[in-house]
Amino acid sequence: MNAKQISTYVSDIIEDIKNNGDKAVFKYLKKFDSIDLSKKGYRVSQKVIDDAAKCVPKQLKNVIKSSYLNILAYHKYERSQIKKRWNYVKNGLKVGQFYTPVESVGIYVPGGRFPYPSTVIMTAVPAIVAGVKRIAMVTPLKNMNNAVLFSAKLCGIKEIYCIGGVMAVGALAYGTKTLKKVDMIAGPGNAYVNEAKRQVFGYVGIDSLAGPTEVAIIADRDVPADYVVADIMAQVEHDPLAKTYLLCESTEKISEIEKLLPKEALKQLRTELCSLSKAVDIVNNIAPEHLELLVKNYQILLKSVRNAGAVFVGYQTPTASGDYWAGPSHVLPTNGSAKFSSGLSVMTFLKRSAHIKMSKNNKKAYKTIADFAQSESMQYHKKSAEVRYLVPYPVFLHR
Ligand code: HSO
Ligand code: ZN
Repeated sequence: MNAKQISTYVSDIIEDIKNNGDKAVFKYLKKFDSIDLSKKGYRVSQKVIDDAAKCVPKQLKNVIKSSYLNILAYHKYERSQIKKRWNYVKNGLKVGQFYTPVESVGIYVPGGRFPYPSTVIMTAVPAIVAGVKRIAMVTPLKNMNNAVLFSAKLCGIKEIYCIGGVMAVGALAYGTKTLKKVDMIAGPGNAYVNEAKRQVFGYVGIDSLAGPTEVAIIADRDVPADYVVADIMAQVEHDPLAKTYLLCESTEKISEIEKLLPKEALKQLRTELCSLSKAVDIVNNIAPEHLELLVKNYQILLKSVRNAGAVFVGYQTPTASGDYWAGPSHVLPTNGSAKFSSGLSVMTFLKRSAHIKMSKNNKKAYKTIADFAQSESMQYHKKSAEVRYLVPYPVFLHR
């Protein structure tokens, strides 16, 4: 399907969900997942969640918990760095800002080629730490494995629905009898999910439109070729559409790396022979989701990075460290959108309000407001300022 066909296809499904609610959801579950859930419903019961969690082997539970704790600690630290409220007072005027969390968030956990329990944590934790009260998780039925459900339980998610794709976005945005509408939808998805998020944006909030994963690797002449090869392959294994870039200062190193890569992977790699500082310029233009600085002297390069979702610094830091364990969310801007947006974080789920307080002695300000309103011929704007400072108090005719 081309972009236009995808757009029509998506809007038809969303319209159907909007008009017919659960009836449409059941229809699409039958059509896409060959399952009739019209009797049982598509909300996953607490018993199913608990039983699934019990089935996860202890060793895997410990792995997931260790990552969860790092990710939680990172976001709690981020939260502590955000100034919740500030204001200043000048000539009787008090102005400032305060942050409040989005109240309800739908978390989209994609099916894709592999089920990713890590994505559950990477999407839910920033929202939880931000103070989001209600989290509704949706994921395609075929993705509902024990580790995914265990990760959701670990995060304290109780509302889980086994629906995915466009119908899930439609149900989260417009609500059905089973699934109450949310204020915002977050999490990565395929081209259809992204188009659905784009179409519901404005009615609900969205995080970003994440496309296939990417990595740009800046490598110096001394980096072990094996590291670069493994990190390129780690992106390629996600998706045949994943993009990788290698920017290296040495011809010998490039050919050593290319010899080690399978032919198929080379199709997803763009290589550039250039100085390390030129490499940063190129990267700033690409604005990759992941940037690896596989160089000895990374300090100077790091200072020049302007556009990247996350930067992995030094020989010892693979992108996988951020995918699973280090702390920042692995839901990051792709397809050049790191030029104007950021990965998921506590900030994603906070909104900023401004506050203003005037007092009677703001006469000069009231006069300015009234004059500005007059220039726009807005009579009641003008009066709303004048009524507060004109003495004697005038009686306005509101007719
Ligand atoms: N690299 C992906 C995240 C992921 N990797 C999940 C493995 N599992 C997008 O940043
Ligand atoms: Zn990955």
